[in-house]
Amino acid sequence: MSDYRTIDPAAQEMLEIAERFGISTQFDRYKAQQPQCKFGLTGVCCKICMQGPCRIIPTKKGADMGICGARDYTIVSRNVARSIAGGASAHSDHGREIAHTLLATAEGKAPDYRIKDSDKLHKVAQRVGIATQGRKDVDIAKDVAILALNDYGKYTEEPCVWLDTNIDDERKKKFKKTRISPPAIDRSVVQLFHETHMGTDADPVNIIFGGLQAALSDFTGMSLSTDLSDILFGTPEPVKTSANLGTLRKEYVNIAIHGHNPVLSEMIVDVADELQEEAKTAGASGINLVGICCTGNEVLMRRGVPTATNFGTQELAIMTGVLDAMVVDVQCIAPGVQEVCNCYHTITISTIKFSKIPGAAHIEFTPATAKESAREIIRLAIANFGNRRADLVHIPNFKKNVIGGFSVEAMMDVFSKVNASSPISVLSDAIKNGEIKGICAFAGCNNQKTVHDGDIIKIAEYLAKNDVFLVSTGCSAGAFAKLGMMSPEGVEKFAGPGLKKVIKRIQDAAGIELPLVFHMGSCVDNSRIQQLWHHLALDMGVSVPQLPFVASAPEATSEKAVSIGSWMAAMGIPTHVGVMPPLDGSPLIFDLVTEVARDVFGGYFILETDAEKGAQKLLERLEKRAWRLKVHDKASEIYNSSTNLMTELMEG
Ligand code: BF8
Ligand code: SF4
Repeated sequence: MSDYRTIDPAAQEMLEIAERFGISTQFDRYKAQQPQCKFGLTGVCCKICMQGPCRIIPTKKGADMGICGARDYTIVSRNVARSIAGGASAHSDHGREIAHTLLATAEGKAPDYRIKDSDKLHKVAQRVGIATQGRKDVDIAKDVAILALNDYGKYTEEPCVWLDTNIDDERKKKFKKTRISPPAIDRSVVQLFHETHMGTDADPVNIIFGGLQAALSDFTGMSLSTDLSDILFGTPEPVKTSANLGTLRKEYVNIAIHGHNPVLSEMIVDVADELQEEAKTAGASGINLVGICCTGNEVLMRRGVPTATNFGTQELAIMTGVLDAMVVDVQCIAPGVQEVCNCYHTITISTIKFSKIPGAAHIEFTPATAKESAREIIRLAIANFGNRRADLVHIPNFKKNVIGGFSVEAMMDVFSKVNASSPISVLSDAIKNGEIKGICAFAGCNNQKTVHDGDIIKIAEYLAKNDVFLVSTGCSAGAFAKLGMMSPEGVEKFAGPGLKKVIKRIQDAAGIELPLVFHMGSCVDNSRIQQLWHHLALDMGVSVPQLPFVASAPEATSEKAVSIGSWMAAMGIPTHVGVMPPLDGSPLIFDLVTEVARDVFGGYFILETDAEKGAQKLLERLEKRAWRLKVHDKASEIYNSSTNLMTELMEG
């Protein structure tokens, strides 16, 4: 096959098998969908009322508006805003599940869970203003969980706690002034659906600001999700593991855990340990767990479970013929997995009441009966081991070493070996002395509109060579893990001289091997990336829009990616997206998110589908911000004035 649509060698091998057997994958279905509708692609199709769909044709008299009179900018902004609402719903509902589990744990109603990280519980409680002195962990945890749940539905107007306690004063003022601080998570999502209902808001700027309010809700839900997951399951620490399809093992019962919420996957990992003997009785050497998508990231970070693959290639894991079960919960599970299961012995097991796939087995999972359900799920996989067809077994001999587990706490712990009194200064000093040009966070998905994993790697290679410190989450992290960039070998191969010097310095002081790209977790853990820039900005005495910190989602796909990108921009981060979102049907909205946002928030979108140009633009932004910092530092030295004041008007 010459026209590979992935750069992952294991996936290339499996796609050849798919072609040979005539099995349909996302790669084939993308082709079958061509040409995609231009109205949809550019965002000018409206079907929010039953008079529609209305499509804007600027050159056709009368068709330059929808039937109700909505213009391109109203339709495009409404569609984008509704995507943000979708993303915020998914992330925040995931967070709500964790908060309920923490509450149930504290109340003794979820006996299979416990508070694993008391230290984090105390730190979070102190940050959000809950008393800890002389109190039992369960009592503190109960208050923390209730306060978190309060952020979803409080009826007062003060800012959400998980937003307000994570941002600096400058951003608080900015969000207040622009009126995008969400009153409550659920309310801002509901309000946005109201705002974008037929015949409500027609003002595109107003709609985009409503979208940003929901995007900040998205952040709020993600941030509390990360905090509460760490309390329940432990804050990640550096861990060695491996990634790619070569992590599947022929003699073992292979179970892929796929989806997002660690409330399920943590229990599967616990129970798999318990049931190793049962697997042996069934003729296997034991149980081998692997992760896919963000569940993969969660269990990699906390438990060192290998990652099999990411979003774009999830179906290919089944085609190895050795996957005995694919256990899924919520989000980013391609229904197409069941089509592939129909050709193999693999059982897909859905677990959540509102997330089922026709044809898949369903074993309901609830925190109250967690281990019981986890046992039932794993036993189904063990029972399926004997149903394999030897003639269909093909495991690509490809896997890479991974060092992951870099929560901000873990990073600071490692950095503290270089600078005990101020670990974060390891990064700020390296920026100030020019060893690194800044930091780029890679987030987001795979998208069939690009070569799978291709642009993620291409942009990272360019930035690493140019001495940019790299961190990552989500399916981008999956790409780096699978292709060897989350390993010490990655540092040797790709880091520029300055970046290599910094990583080696930390490595030598800490006495542990470090990767080129630091794995910071799943998509909800973009909140960890926010924490990193927040601490860095405080340490450098500047506000976020002055910080040499950029983000890139080369293969953004989901609604969650839209909401993450939107809050990142609102927080002051130039955010590159490598796939054109459906908004260029309105020049006004395009300018709003790429240009006007810079003046208002300091952060904005860089919409660039050419990876090389995208990489150059990201580097330019970093260099510009780093240069400005130096100029201001010099000036503030001469005139003895504050850097922050001097840079107030010089954002972006
Ligand atoms: O939340 S990166 S494809 S798996 S949306 Fe989904 Fe995108 Fe992957 Fe995780 Ni995030
Ligand atoms: Fe058409 Fe207006 Fe209805 Fe949208 S809301 S489908 S533009 S009539």
